[in-house]
This record gives sequence, structure tokens and C-alpha cells, in this order.
Amino acid sequence: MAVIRLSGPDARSITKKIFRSRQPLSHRKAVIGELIDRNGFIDTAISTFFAAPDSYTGEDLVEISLHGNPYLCDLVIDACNEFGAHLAGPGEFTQRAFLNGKMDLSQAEGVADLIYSSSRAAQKISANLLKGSFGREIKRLKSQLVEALSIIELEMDFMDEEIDHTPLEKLQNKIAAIIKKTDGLIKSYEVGKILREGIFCPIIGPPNSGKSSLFNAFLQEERVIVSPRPGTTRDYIEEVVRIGNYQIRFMDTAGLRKSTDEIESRGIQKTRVLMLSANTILYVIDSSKPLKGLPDLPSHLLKKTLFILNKSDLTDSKNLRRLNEIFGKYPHLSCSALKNEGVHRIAKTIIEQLEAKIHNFGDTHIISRQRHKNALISTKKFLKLAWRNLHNKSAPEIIAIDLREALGGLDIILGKTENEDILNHIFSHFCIGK
Ligand SMILES: Nc1nc2c(ncn2[C@@H]2O[C@H](COP(=O)(O)OP(=O)(O)OP(=O)(O)O)[C@@H](O)[C@H]2O)c(=O)[nH]1
Ligand SMILES: [Mg+2]
Repeated sequence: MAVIRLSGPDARSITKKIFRSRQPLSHRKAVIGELIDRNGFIDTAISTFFAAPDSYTGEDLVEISLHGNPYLCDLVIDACNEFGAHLAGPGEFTQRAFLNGKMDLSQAEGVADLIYSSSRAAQKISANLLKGSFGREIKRLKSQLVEALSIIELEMDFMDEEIDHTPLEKLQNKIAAIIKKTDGLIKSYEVGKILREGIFCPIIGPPNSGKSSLFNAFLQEERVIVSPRPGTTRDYIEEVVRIGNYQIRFMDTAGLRKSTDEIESRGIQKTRVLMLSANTILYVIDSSKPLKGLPDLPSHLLKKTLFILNKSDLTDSKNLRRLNEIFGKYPHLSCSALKNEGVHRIAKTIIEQLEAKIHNFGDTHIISRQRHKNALISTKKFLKLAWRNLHNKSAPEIIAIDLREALGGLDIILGKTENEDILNHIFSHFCIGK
């Protein structure tokens, strides 16, 4: 089936021209009838009318269900356009819903995220946006801020009078508490981004260690070429695997070595860049070969590296002892990509590491959009200023300005102060018709 959706004050009158039914269109009633254009009958269809303001967009809205044939849909859309309708832009229905106050901007973003979510974790985080629980959290922070602001404004009004000036310390504590909440949200972005986009795991290591074999084993198919010749993989290739509630974005890369081959060198260069943005680096080592020592990795990369001691089917006990000496202190797992042994354990470990991080956040909200993070960073900056100015006993007028700026950041999340360019940017990432 296909659904054609019309929104706006003329939605009903246009529908009446292209849809004939015995029963009239009435609010929330599905009505059966015939779609027609100037050449006559197109299809049998069911139309449901939603009267403003009780519709998705807050405007009069009609949903026409017909057979899911793109050609039939084109005929109906052409007929609608003839009577004054126009095609919706990406996200235009949701944009109208936002502009008509049916949802705040974070909820509108939740609609887009939910549509594109492809794991349970991503679905859950976007559902929190869509259903407004994140928006409510921001509104709670806002009302705490407004309370602080009203205390300061009261101070301004009665500065010279003999009233009980609320102890500054109390206000400072109030602001410190809001800073703490804001900071928790900002920190959650690291995990939120992973939940939304998947855990990014490039597979790196020396040539011929079995990176491509491991990549294929994760995918359970022969996705990339494997060969005994070092330097087989020159560019990188990404595939997403869904495991349980999460997505892992595995990436097969060119081996790390000095190369005189121009294409391979570029591949190696790219690998270095990928390592920076990785969530977990899988560093594959051929454990059947004698090893000198720990691979030379800077500490910020070492921190997120899981060493994979591959080719366990070829390792002898002497090798194993040596490997234990080298990797004992660092996260490591052994496997045989060739025999598909220990591969699942690797994926499980990657997910356990993420779950430990999620657990740290307890019941704090997890944010997953850069826009929200930036707005919260701005709020935190001004809250800290306010706190310091209170501490320094600055004039209440100055503190009031800081607090208003901090409020501004929260309003950006809810879409109260967004300019048109930013709105257009957000909605342009929706699919057409949503
Ligand atoms: N015995 C054994 N051989 C393996 C294992 N994993 C990979 N190999 C073999 O090692 C060779 C290299 O494997 P690749 O997966 O191409 O290695 P790579 O790290 O991608 O190599 P480059 O792309 O050239 O850097 C192939 O002949 C594989 O069959 C394993 O677990 N055990
Ligand atoms: Mg390879």
C-alpha cells in the first residue's frame, strides 16, 4: 500500500476533487471511495481526514491509502497538484508540526532519528527524543535556571532595601547543581553518538596478520580479498554488523608498514586517520610469528586498543608465553580468523566495553546529537561565569546577563530561538514525506 498525505487549509477541498465517496470526510474517520482524475477512475482508496489542530502537523490533514504502485501514486499526486497542492520538501510535515507547536525541535529531531535508526539502542535513544522525555529534562533545567534568575532579579529590584537577601551561597549551590546536570549531559554525547551511529572499530595491524580474514569472519562472508601476499588490502572498506542491541561498524584497512607503493601508502595514511576517530581499535597480530615487543602506539590510541592475537591455530606454547609477557597488562584476546574460533568473543567484548560505559551514566539522559552538545556547552560556559561572578560578588545585573545567556542555550535545543537557516538545515536531513 502507499499513503499520500496532504496538509494545509485546502487539504480537504483538494481531496474532495480527486476522491469520490458516499460518506463525507469527517475527523479521524476512514472513508472508502474512488480516486479520479480528469481521465476518470484511478484506484479504490481509503481516505482519513484529521481536522486541525488534532493532526500530526496541527493543520487540516488527509491521508489517502491506495495500492502501492508508484505510477498510480504519480497520477494521484499530479491530480492534487492540479488543484493547488505542491510536493512536500524533506521533513516538511514535521517542520510544520514544529512550527505549529505540536512538538519541540528535539522531538522533531527524534522523528528523523527514529526513521533512520537501525539498532535497538539507536531506536531507544531516538524514541526518548521523539516522546519528549529529553525535551522535558531540558525544560526542568530551564525552570531551575529561571528560578535562579528570578532570585537575582529580585536582588536587583530591592538592592538598597532592608529585606532578607537570599544568601548568595544558596544561589551558588543552585547554579552548581545545574552545571553538574549540564555537564553530565555533555559527557553522555560520547556514548550517545556510538549508540546512534554504531561502534566504530577499524581493524589495523601489520601486513598479513589476518585483518581481512577477521573482517570476513565478523561478516560471516567473503567480503574482502584475503591472500598470503602482504599488502593485499590497499584502501579501507566498512561494513555494519548488528549484534544484539548494537551496531558495530567494522572497517578493514591497509596494514601499517613503510611502503614504496603509492596506492598502499595512501591507504596506510588513511588508516592512521581512522585510528583517531575509532571507538575501539582492533590491532591484529600474527601470533604464530616471533614478536619483538608491544606495537608502538601513542597512549591516546593504546587506551582504546584491543589486541587480537590471531592465527591461534598456528601458535606454539613458546610463542604463547612470550605473548603473555608482552600483552599481559593490556586488553587482548586470541582467535583464529581462519577457523572462526574466538571471533564472536571479540564482538562480545567490544559490546561489553560499551555497556560498561552506558552503565556509568546511570539514569542520566544520553544525548546523541552534536547540536544538543554544542548548545549545552554554551549553557555550561555561561553558568560557570555566573557562578564565578557570584563568588566575586559582582553586580547582580552582570549575573543576570550570564544566566539569560545560559537559558539561551537550552532554548536552542527546544527550538525557541533558532533561525531559519538552522531549521532548514535540520529538516533537510529528513526524508521526503515525513
Ligand atoms: N592459519 C591461519 N591463517 C590465517 C589466519 N588468519 C589469516 N590467515 C592467513 O593469513 C594470510 C593473510 O591474511 P589476510 O586476511 O589477507 O591478512 P591482512 O592482514 O588483511 O593482510 P594485508 O591486507 O596484506 O595487510 C592469508 O593467507 C590468510 O589465509 C588464521 O587465523 N590462521
Ligand atoms: Mg587485508
